[in-house]
Amino acid sequence: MAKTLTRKIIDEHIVQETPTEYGLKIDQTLTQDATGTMAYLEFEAIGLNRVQTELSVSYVDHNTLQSGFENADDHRFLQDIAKKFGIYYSRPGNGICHQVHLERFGVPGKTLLGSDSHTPTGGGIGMLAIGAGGLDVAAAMAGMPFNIPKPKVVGVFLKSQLNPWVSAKDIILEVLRRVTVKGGVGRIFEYTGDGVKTLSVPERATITNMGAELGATTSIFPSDEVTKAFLVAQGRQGDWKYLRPDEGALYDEIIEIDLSRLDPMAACPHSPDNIVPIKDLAGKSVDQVLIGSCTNSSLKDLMMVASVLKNRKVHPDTSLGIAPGSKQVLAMLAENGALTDIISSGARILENACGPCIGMGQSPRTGAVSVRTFNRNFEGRSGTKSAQVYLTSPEVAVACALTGRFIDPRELGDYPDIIVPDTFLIDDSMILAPAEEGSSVEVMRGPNIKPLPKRAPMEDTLELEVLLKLADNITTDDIMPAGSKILPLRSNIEAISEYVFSGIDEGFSAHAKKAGAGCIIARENYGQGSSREHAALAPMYLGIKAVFARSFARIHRSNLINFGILPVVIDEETYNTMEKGARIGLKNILSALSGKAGLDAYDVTTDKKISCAVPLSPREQDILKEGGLLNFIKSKVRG
Ligand code: MIC
Ligand code: SF4
Repeated sequence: MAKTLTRKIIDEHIVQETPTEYGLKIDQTLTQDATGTMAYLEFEAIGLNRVQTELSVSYVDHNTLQSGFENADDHRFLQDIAKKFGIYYSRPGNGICHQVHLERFGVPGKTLLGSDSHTPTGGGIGMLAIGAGGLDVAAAMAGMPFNIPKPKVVGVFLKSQLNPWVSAKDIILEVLRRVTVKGGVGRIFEYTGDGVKTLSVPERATITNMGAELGATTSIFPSDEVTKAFLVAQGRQGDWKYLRPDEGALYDEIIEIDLSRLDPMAACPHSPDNIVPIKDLAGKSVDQVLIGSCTNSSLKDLMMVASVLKNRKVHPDTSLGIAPGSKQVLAMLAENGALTDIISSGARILENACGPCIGMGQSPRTGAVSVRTFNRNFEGRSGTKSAQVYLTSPEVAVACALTGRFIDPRELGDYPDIIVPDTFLIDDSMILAPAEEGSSVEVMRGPNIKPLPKRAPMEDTLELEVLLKLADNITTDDIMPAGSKILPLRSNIEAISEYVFSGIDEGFSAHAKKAGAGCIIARENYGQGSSREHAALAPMYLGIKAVFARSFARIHRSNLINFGILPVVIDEETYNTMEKGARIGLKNILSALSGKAGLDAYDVTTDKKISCAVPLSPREQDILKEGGLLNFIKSKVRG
């Protein structure tokens, strides 16, 4: 039978199969510092002395603002751990994990599991690249398969080619417009059609990167002559392999996009699927423009920006910040003179790191309009709750920076001629190789690196206070905010747990601790966004035992299960009857987790039955019975 590319890679990596899930062999892993410290504490707890993958890389790119000792201590810990356990270490300043991984390590046809939701960036080079919580990545580093629900494969047929000033970002914004932030759940988006060959690898990576915002398992492009040219430019032609779907492969769903009919677009506050054409915003003044992030900071993106800025000045009422994606990009911009054009325009050059994308600096002023080439515009993520963040292509962003207002970039005249070189500057000196034999490597642990909190096996009965009732699309930024104040606490669950839901209910943490055992009520797509397991681990620490929601985002649902929190599914009627402050009783939980009975839930005050279910695979049931994945892995090791 003719196969999709997704099917081919899955078939080559299946090690287990149940009626609902595939267990896949993971070839490569990546971590970043904000999720990495926990992932490596978890790997240590598993007890192996070497990673079992073909390649594992630890990047430092999120917490690079060192306003106290915490982040620097984390960096040292990560460096030592990497050396000890056989992991490559990409030093702070080398760039954003996804950009660097694409440039230096990604291999078509391989599987990649990363403790960051934008790991699907690797799909731009033909990898099956999936984001997950740190504990899942730790398990993969220990050689265990990674389980995904059997996905639907969506064929995205790209036709024709983009017009000047319209870019890859507009393609993914168009997909988001059609599919929405919850439309990708349980799906893999496979890009195909004659339009594919018109897109470079970094452009493809912009699309697969932001496929995370669809809630998709991942997104993938074929590996073709364009991929080969990219790998040749990176001095890695040996890693290239031709990969494409078979002629006539059948997709579960189909999306068709005529590239020549797309216009420049923006995602309006506060959701990546709130899409309008730029012409609808024209004239609106813009206070801040930020160009960078793992979505749009490739050499081509920044050379285009530099060409547009050349001999022009940033508008006096607008601040422009530019963060190149990697040291390679920055060094090449410096070498070819484009950096001079950027500096002369009045742009502020930021570190090659995530920076403002995760609220690490550059928070805009009160009520500001901020135009960003990033992938997320959730309320408050910029560090300024009242800010209005719009997501656009670099083309739109640079046009806004010059004019101080929203403007269709096509009004700037001819699109600049950008020649991306055939060979890139290769200097891997900021990637440190691990020790051949790590047993004697000492790991330095700063005082903020605290041991992992533990959870006992699942209780058979529970009485839970409803601590919060929430609406649709609650993000992990809502549950466990980031930003320069909170991110340094990622290695200290007790300290970071003080901030759980702090943007929604300041007293949440104290209230949860007082309640002893609690639960959350939410609607659709609970936990969308980041892979941060802190959004499950910190609530677990505060005594949250269950989340009742209409539906869950994939990575967060797994994180809840991994930390022993029940993901309970409710219908609209039940949602409407459950209120904050109510007490919910759960009985016979263990038989529900053995699949022998349904979950027995009732309102403690009225004794009325609550209609709900916990749909789980047998593996997930076993993990929850043990009180989480770490306990489950240890029980397997014990036999
Ligand atoms: C994000 O973009 O939200 C992050 C920060 O990269 C997260 C990871 C984290 O919270 O550390 C992600 O996307 O998974
Ligand atoms: Fe970093 Fe932003 Fe990309 Fe997350 S989305 S990895 S914070 S650049």
